[in-house]
Amino acid sequence: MEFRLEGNHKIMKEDTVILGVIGSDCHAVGNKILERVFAEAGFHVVNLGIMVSQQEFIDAAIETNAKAILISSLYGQGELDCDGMRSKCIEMGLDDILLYVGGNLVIGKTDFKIVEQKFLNMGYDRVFKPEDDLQQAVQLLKKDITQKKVNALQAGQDERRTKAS
Ligand code: B12
Repeated sequence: MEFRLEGNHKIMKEDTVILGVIGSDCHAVGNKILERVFAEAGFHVVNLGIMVSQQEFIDAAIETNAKAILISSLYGQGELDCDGMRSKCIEMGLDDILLYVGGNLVIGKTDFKIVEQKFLNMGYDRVFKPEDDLQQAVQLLKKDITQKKVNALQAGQDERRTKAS
């Protein structure tokens, strides 16, 4: 499989990411921007668009062997819509998938640190507010995917060593 250098991180050519707006949320503009930014950064983006259920994200990730699911929530119901996603992923065999979430995740104005912690506790790997720099999000995703690959390679080596001894 082909590797190429992107910034400081090696990524597999065309790693797939699933993108969409969760729940009954119909805010469509940010979704289009995210699709473009992540595609231009070298990812194969499967964009499920707006009003996407947890199950639809998971089915698409399984079908495409995706490395990450990028979820948006803008309309204030993010806490309800996003809860339980991590356990559903594990149930469906996606133990290692990266879960990113961003947008206006709760109703009204709450200190972002509190919102972030809430979603980290739900099992999300990274949480973004609307003003966050998308190029930074791209770099974090490349770094996180590379780290997952290194961990998987190491786990494979450890297993082979154990079998050989
Ligand atoms: C346009 C708009 C609408 C349009 C949407 C049209 C459409 N089809 O897109 C309409 C009129 C339909 C609408 C409806 C509603 N809206 Co509205 N809407 C907006 C508005 C004015 C702009 C949204 C937008 O396009 N922003 C521009 C894009 C580029 O920014 P973005 O969506 O935030 O996305 C960026 C970032 O958030 C970030 N991001 C998002 N997700 C992720 C994920 C990851 C992984 C990463 C890294 C980054 C990231 O990157 C994106 C790209 O830069 C916002 C206010 C605002 N200024 O944001 C309210 C707003 C989002 N709406 C709001 C509300 C409440 C509603 C309604 C519930 C109103 C109602 N009572 O009916 C409904 C919900 C309908 C539904 N089922 O979804 C609230 C949400 C409040 C909250 N979360 O607490 C907002 C914030 C307005 C407000 N200040 O109250 N809305």
